[in-house]
Amino acid sequence: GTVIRLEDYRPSDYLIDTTDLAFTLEPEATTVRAKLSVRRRAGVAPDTPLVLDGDELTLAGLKVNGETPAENGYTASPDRLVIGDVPADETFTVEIETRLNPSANKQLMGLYRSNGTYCTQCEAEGFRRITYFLDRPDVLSVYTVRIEARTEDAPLLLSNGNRTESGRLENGWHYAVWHDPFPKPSYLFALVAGNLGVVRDTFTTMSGREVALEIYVEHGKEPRAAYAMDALKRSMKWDEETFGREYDLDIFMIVAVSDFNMGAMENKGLNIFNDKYVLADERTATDADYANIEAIIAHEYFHNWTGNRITCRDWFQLCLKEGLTVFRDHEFSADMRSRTVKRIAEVKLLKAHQFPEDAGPLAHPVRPRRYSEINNFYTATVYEKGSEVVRMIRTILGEDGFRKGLDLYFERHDGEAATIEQFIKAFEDATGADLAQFALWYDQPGTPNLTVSSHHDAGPKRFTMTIEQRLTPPIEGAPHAPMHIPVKFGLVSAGSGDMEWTAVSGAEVTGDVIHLREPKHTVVFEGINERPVASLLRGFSAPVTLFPEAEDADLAFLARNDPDEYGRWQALSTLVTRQMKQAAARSADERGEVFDEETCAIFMDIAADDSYEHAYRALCLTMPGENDIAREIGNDIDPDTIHAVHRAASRQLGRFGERIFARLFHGLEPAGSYSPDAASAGRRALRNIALSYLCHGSQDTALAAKAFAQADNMTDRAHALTLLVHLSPRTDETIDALKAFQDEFRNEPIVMDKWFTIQATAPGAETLETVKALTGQTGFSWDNPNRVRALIGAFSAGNPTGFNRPDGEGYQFLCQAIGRLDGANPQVAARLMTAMRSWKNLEPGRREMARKAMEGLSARPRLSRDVRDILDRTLA
Ligand code: BAL
Ligand code: ZN
Repeated sequence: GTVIRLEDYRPSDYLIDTTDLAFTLEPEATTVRAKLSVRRRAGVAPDTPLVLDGDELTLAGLKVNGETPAENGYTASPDRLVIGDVPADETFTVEIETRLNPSANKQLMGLYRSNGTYCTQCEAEGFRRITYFLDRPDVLSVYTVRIEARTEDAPLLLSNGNRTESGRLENGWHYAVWHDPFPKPSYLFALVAGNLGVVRDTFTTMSGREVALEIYVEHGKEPRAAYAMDALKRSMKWDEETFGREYDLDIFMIVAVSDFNMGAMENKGLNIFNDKYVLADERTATDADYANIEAIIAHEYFHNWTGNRITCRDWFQLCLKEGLTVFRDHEFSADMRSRTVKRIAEVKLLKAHQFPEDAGPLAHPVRPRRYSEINNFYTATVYEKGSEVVRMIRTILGEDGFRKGLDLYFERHDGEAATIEQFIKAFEDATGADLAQFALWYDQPGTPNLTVSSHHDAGPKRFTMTIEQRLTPPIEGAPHAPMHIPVKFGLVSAGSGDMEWTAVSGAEVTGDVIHLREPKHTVVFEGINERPVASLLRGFSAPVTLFPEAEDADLAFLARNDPDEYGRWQALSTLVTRQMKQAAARSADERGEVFDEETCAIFMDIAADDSYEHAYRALCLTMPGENDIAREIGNDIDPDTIHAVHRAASRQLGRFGERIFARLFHGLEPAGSYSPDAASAGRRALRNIALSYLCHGSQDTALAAKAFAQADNMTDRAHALTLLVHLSPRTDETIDALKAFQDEFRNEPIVMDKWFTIQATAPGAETLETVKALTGQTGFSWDNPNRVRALIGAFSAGNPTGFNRPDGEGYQFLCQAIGRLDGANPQVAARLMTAMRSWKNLEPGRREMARKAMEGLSARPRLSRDVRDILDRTLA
C-alpha cells in the first residue's frame, strides 16, 4: 500500500471557502448535491488540476462554474475526481452529485444508518465517502446543509451550527437548513436524521449567553440521559473556570447511536456518541460506566476548543488535539472526583495499554512520521502518552506558565490548522522556556527506563543519587537522544517527613522536580543528616519505567510512610508486583505464599484505615492484573503460571485478611438510595473488593450468589456475577444467575454486553467454546462494534489463559473472526488484531502458534488496508 510521510506534507493547491450540501435521504438511494466554492491558492499555476478525494463513490453529476465540463475535462473513479480542465479564474464553483446507499454501509464511516437513524462519522477520512472533496484537515470551509427526508421516517433533521430554516415539502417530506458560521475541516461535518427522543436543558455562558443543550436518545431512554446532561453542564462550566474557554454557538447537541466505531465524535455543535457513553441509570450502568460517560462527554465538549476551533494541519498532528484533550478531560475528572484516585487509575491504564504498545511491534512516536492507514493511529500512544506529554509541559512550566502558554496558543491559532511545533512554540514564547529537548517526546517512540542507585555519607551529610536514562526498545537505525524527563520526588526521612537539603548539584532541581537531560546524572544533596528513602516519580511525573534500587524494606517503608499519597500507592504496587513476579519464577509447589508477612500486613493496615477514602483503599487492595505481571516479566510468558500466581495471591490475602474483609463487606452495606457520585462509588468499590477476597480466601462463592440476588444496582450485580462466573463457572447458582441476568436485559444490548464480557473473560481453556457458542446467541451481532468488542475483544485482550491456550486455538479463532469482520468493518477488525501486539513475548510454543494463526490470516487474498497494516507490522 501507499505510505504517507510527514516530510511530504505540502499545502493543497486549492481551498474550498464554502460548502453547500443538499441531502435527499432515502434508505438505499440517498442523493448528495455539493456546491463548492473553490479558490486556487496564490502562486499555484492556473492549469493545475483540481484533485478531489473519494472513497467508493459514483459520480452522478458534475458542473464547473455552472457548466457541464467536456468529457475529457475530468476523470472520475470511486476514489478520485480529477478536474483537469479548470477555469483560469482564481475562484470558481464545482457542483457534484453523488448517490449513496446508507443502509448498506457497514463500515460505519461516511453516511450510514444505525437502528433506522441516519448518521455520519467522518473522522478521519469518512467525508470522502459522502462526496468528492479536499478531505484533509487543513482545508477549512463554511458549511450550509439542507436535509430533506420523509417526515414520518425522520422527523428530526440535524447538522452542525444553527438551524436557519425548516418546513414542509410535498408528499409527506420536510426539510431543514443548517448553517455553521465556523470554518471547519470536513472531518467535523455531521448529519443526523431520524426519530429520536430528546432531553433539553440550557447553559448560560460566562458572558451571559444562553445555550440550548439537547441530548437525543432512543424513545423511552430519555431518563437515562440525565447524568450525561449533568456532566455536559459541569464540563462547560469547568472549561470556563479552568481555561477561560466559552462555548461559541447557540446550541449544543449530542446524539446517541447504537452502531459506532469509536467512543464518540466531536463534530462541531453536534457530537455523535456511542450510546454506551450516554445512557446510564443505576439498574443498567456500573460506576465505571458513569465515570466513562462523565469523561467522554467532557472530552468531546472540550474538543470544541482543542480540535475544532484549533484543528490539526495534518493527521500526523493527531496528538495535538487528542493528547491535549485527554489531558483536559483527565483534569476535569480529577476535579470532579478524587485527584489521587483519578491519577492512579490513569497510570494503571497507561501501563496496561500504552506501555505494551510502546514495547512491541506496533510502537510509534506520539507524533508518527508515517502511516498507511490513519485509522490505526487512534492509539493509546497518541491519546494517553500524548496527554502525559502535555502533563509534563505543565510540570516543567508550572501552573501559571502552562496557562500562559495555552492562552497564547488559543490566541495565536484560533481558526487555524496547527502543528505540534506551533503548540510548543506558544509555551516557549509565553514563558521564555527552551523546550527543544523536551520536544523529543513527540518524536522518539519507546518508554524510557530510569535506573537509580544512591548512597548516603553520614560524615559530610551528603545524599548522592545516580539516575540513568535509557530508551527501550532503541529506535532502529537512529541513535536516540536523551530526553528531558521531569522527576517529581521527595527524600523521606525515617521520621516520615520530606527532608530539606541545603544545596543540590548535578542536575537542575526546581521545587520538587529533578530535570533529567543527560544520559546520566549524579545528583548530590547536601545537608542530609540521615539516610533518606527517595520517593521518585511522584504523581507519575513522566511516562517512564523506574527501576528503583529499593529493597523490599524501603518500598514497604514508603508504602506506609511516604507523605505523598500517590507515592504510597506506587511503592505498594511496586512491592506487590515484584513479589508476584518472583513467585512466578518459582516452581508450582514453592508458590504457596506469594507475599511476605510485612506486605500482607501493609495491605490489611490500608484496608482497615478509615482515614483513607474508600476509593483509594480499593485501588491499593486491587492487585496488578495478569497482563500487568506478564508485562513486568517481559518475555517467555506462560499465562497459566501467571494465572496460578494471581489466584494463589488472592487466596493468601483473602485468608490473611478475612476478619477485616468481612467487617468491610458487612459494614459498607448500602445505606439510603443509590447515587453515582465518587464517594458512593468508592464505597461500593471497597465493599466489592472485600467480597472478592472473601470468596478467594474461602474458595466459596456463596456470598457472591447472595450479593447477586440482593444487588440493587448494576455495579454490585455485575461484580457478583463476575465472581460467580470466574470462580465457580459450573455451579447451579452461576447458571441461574446468568439466566436471570439474561432474562432481565435481553432487550438492552449495551447491558447484555456485560453478560457477554463476563463470560468471555472467565479464565481457562474451556472459555473458547463458550465464546464460540455465544457468537450464535440471539443478541450477538457481527455488525455491531459494541457486541464484537464485548465478546471477541474482551476474550482476546482480557482473558490471558483462555485466549493463549497452548494449542493455539484462541489465536485461530481471533484470526478467523478478523477475517470474517474485515469485509464489513475493517476498522473494528484491525482494532481486534492489536490483541496480538505482545505475541513475541510469549513462550516459544505459543509464539509459534500465534505466528501460524497470523500467517494464515495474512495469506488471505483480500484483506483491508487497515488489517493488512496491523498484521504486517505485528509480524515484522
Ligand atoms: N476524534 C475522535 C474521537 C475522540 O477522540 O474524541
Ligand atoms: Zn478526542
